[in-house]
Amino acid sequence: MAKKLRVGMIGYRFMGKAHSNAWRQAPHFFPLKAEVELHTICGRDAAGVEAARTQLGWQNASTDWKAVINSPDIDIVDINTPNDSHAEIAIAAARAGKHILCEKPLALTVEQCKEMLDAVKKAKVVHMVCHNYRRIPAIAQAKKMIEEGALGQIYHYYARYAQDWIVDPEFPLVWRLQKGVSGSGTHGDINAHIIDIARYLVGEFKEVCGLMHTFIKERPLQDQSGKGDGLGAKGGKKMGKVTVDDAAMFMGRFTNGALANLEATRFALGRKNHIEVEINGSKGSLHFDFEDMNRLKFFNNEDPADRQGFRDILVTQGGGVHPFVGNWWPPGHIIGYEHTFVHTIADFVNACVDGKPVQPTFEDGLRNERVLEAVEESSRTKQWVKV
Ligand code: SOE
Repeated sequence: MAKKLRVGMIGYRFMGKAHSNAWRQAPHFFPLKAEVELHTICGRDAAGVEAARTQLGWQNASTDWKAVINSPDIDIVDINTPNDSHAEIAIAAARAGKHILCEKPLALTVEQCKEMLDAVKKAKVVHMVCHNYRRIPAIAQAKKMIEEGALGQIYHYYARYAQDWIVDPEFPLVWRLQKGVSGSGTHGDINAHIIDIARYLVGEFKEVCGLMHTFIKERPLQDQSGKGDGLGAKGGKKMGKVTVDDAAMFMGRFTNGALANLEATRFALGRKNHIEVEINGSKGSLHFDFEDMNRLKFFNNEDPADRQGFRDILVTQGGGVHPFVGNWWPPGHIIGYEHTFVHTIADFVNACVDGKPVQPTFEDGLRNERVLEAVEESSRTKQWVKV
């Protein structure tokens, strides 16, 4: 294997950790077409980034993202920073000729997404948005079954992404709760994921009708000493305004006639990272629950009437039977959250070597953002909005 791809990763907290693990694991488990070097990890806080470098196993640490993306020693830029910096970093990285992997949501607005897409197209670099849940074997298996016609004509897509980490009103105003930094709340953070799964499995959205709500309007400003990964911070005494949604729901229509019903919330006590998807078609249904992510439930209306019911597919069969899992363990030896990032990065590396597009591209990121903005407009105007 002649080629070596050297990675510069910007941002090192929760997603930086997930990506670092994936960069490290991918070459051990997947047939990559290039060697991968964890070259430089970059962040604003010198002590924090140095600690991350040691813990996560990078060769160099930097506090200067511009130097990293312009360095001739870097081939790939992996963006894991808060959402307000995605556009600036990605556009600069494209101009520097680097392949780009960017965390979701792609940017704060449709306008920014368009500029990012223009930049990567002009530079002819490979670009991908990290919607890792697409590469859960059970979700990829669902895609295969839908394409093979196992569900027939699709009638319904239902998805719920529910968390509970900000139910406490004392939870501070972290960056994910500030519109200027995050773009939106649950909407861009987690609805974006189930919109991506919808577009992957069912198709494009045609129109939407949304409802977004903020339950807690003010929160303590973040105590800087309690800086964490943003999901477990401490509050100080001063209060600040919450400028994003705590919950965002919408119904919609796909261009192929199927109906959509999506809900994202951070106010579902007991739900830590609950993702549920159900798709109903003319011939059958599929059901997925992330907390049981190695399984896919399938109801086949063509089964004999006396034994119909949701069948439980354990999606762990190698030898090309089920997607991705053959590269891990023997059948029945289940995998988890972190593996979804390994699958994403393995596909991304091979696309970089081949110079071919790999989905979800920045074009997908733009389409996703169009859905997000249409829902926001609908919630504001109390009207249906075309995507
Ligand atoms: C926080 O809500 C978060 O870390 C998201 O940003 C991720 O995309 C999601 O997968 C898990 O939760």
